[in-house]
Amino acid sequence: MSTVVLPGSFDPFTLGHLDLTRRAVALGHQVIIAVSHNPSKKGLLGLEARTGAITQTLDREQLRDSVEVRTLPKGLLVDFCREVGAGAVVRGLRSQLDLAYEEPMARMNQHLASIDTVFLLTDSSLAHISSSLVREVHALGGDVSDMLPGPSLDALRAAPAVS
Ligand code: COD
Repeated sequence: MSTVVLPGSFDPFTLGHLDLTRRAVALGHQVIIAVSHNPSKKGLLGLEARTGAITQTLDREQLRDSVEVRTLPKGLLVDFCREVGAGAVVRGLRSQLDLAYEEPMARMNQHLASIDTVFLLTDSSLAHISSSLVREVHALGGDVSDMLPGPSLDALRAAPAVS
């Protein structure tokens, strides 16, 4: 069994992220979900709220044997991969837009440390779900309860409203 890192902001962790996690586990991997501050993204939930919601979700889904949640330290993702003994990064692809965003990062990680990226095509029924759209729909009063695991929904509802 090989260890892989599934990095992201997970702001919030959605059913799409959960599906990606399950599928990485189904491929036989030990998965480390690495939760980052992503300074280039305007976030909503704090790091603790995000990691807490993911941990509770994994508990409920009985995935804790195969999946660990860690905070991604500031610095290079490849350094974290080396530190935890992971040979690859897992990312999801919802569309060609995702590929355009992911390709340079994957090539850079391969260049820096020979760390490959495994891309999994997302389930088409979940491909429209993104954390940023979930935040926007929620902020505008829409119902996002069928896009999130329960603990993420609780965290979102507990977050201060964004004006
Ligand atoms: N279904 C399935 N998968 C999905 C869905 C969905 N509906 N929505 C999102 N995903 C996938 C995404 O494609 C992604 O693969 C993963 O879930 C996480 O998504 P996000 O949006 O939370 O992740 P990002 O893009 O915010 O993550 C950013 C990183 C943490 C990867 C990035 O900041 C990073 O690599 N930081 C380290 C710095 C570094 O090393 N930089 C230099 C080298 S590139």
